[in-house]
Amino acid sequence: MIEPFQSWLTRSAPVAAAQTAGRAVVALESTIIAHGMPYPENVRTAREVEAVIRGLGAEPATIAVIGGRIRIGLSDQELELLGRSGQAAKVSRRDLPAVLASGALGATTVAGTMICAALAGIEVFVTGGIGGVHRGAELSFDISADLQELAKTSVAVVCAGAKSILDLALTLEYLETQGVPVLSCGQDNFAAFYTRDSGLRADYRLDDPAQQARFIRTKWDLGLAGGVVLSTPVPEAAAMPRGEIDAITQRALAEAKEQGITGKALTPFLLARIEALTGGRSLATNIALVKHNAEVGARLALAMAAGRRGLPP
Ligand code: PSU
Ligand code: MN
Repeated sequence: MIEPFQSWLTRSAPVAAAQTAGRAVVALESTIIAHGMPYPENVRTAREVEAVIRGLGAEPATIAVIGGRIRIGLSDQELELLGRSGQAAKVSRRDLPAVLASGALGATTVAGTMICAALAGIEVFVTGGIGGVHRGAELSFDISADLQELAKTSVAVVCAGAKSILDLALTLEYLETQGVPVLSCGQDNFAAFYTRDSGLRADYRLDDPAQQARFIRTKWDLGLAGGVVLSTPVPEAAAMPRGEIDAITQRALAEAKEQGITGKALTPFLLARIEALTGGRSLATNIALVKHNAEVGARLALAMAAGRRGLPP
C-alpha cells in the first residue's frame, strides 16, 4: 500500500539507489545552511560534509522543502539555491504543512529534518548542535521544538551537544523527562558545541559505532519510539577558549534582549552575532564540528546498516 505521505516525498537517484541496496544513508539538515552560516561558507561546508560521508562509504541525504516536495538528497545547484537565496523559511514541525502546501522554499531544522528522515526510512541524522532549552526559558518559554521531536520521532541525531547559547543543564533535564537517551562518543561528558566539555555527564559513553548501533536498535526493537542523541566533542584543535566564548555569548544574548529578538529568529541571530564578535573564529569552529559529526554519523550509519543485514557489525 502506498501511504499518503509518499506523494510529498522525492528521493534523489543516489539516495533511492542506496536505500534499495540496503546501504548506509545519513540525513543532513538545511537550516544550518540557510540560517546557521553565511554564504558562501554555508554551501561549501554542506558539500564538504557530504564528501566526508561519501568518503566513508555512506550516502548523504540533505533534506529540504523545494517546490512543494520534501526532497531527500539535493544536487549541488539545490544546495547553492538554499544557501544563497536568503528566502528559505525555517521549517520545524509546525511549519512543514504550510511550506509544503504553498510550494515555498524551506530549510528544515533538526525537528523538521527528523520528521522527514523518519518518513523516508533514514535512521541516522547529522547536525551541528541540537536546539534546547534557552537561558531564561522560565520566563520566555523558549524551548526548541527539537527536544519534543526527539521525544517522539525515531531517528538518531549526531551532534556536538546542544548549542552553548542554551541552558545545557536544563536541556539535559528536559531530555531525561522525555526519555531521550543521551550517548557520548569520545568523552564521558555532554559536548558544548564551541567547546568540548559542558561539565555535565552524558547518560552513557559508547565510543564504538557497533555498540552505539546496538543500543539504538535495542531501543527501537522494544517499541520505545523516539530519538537518541549521540554527542561528540569538537576536535581539540578547533575548539574555542571557554572563557572567551562565554563572555561573547553573554554579550550576544544581551543584544538580542535589547533588540527584542525572540522566537525562530533568536538562534540565527545569536550564531551570527557570535561569529561577528569572534571575528569569524566561531564559524571555523562550527564548520569543524559539523565535519567531525559527519564522520561519527557515517560510521554509525554503516554499523546500523550492517546490523540490519545481520552481519557482524
Ligand atoms: N546546528 C548548527 N547550526 C544551526 C542549527 C544546528 O551548527 O543553525 C539549527 C538546527 O536546525 C536547529 C536549530 O534545529 O538551529 C535550532 O533552532 P531553534 O533554537 O529556533 O529551535
Ligand atoms: Mn525557539
